[in-house]
Amino acid sequence: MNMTHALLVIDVQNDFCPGGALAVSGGDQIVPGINAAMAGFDAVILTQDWHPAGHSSFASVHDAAPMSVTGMPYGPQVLWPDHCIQGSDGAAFHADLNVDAADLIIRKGYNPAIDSYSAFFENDKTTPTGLEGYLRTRGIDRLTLVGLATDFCVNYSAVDAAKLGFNVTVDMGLCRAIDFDGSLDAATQGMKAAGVILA
Ligand code: VGL
Ligand code: ZN
Repeated sequence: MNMTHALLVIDVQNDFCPGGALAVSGGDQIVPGINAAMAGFDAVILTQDWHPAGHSSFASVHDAAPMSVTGMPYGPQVLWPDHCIQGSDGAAFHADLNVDAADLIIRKGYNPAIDSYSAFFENDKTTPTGLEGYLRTRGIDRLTLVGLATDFCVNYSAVDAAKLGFNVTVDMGLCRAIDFDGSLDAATQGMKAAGVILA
């Protein structure tokens, strides 16, 4: 069985690293390990959270507290601090990430009305990003996920990939979590239940 195996690097961007607008504790620590891992894969794909100013997932737009939850037409949505605004330094990849090694950079979260944690579908769970088609047309059937944050974008991407039939591993040592309100435990359980291998 000869599988084509891609490394999917989720949202290793300045705003998710210490000093950023939605800093994930230790988010920068995983960069050297991710760079080192890249050579072992048939393809390297990066995702980039890429919101317009005034995005509907921003607490500031709703006059709400960051990390509160609101009801959107597509379901409950955590409201975040303004982050990863298109073209900003916060939206840029961490300066040490080996971006040159990427075959594809896929952006998500550009739809003002719908957030997109997953690299495959927006949070309405139906609007595709196009990543599935890219992977299938390249014959990629196996994915290893790393990056930020374990409990949100890595989790949603891994579960969607497993549901789509890809063979999915999350390298937990090369991820860091936001971990609020039990989100990391819930994500870990959800990924296992979806058949994702946690390594
Ligand atoms: C993310 C919250 C909002 C992530 C992105 O990359 O996990 N989390 N936008
Ligand atoms: Zn975001």
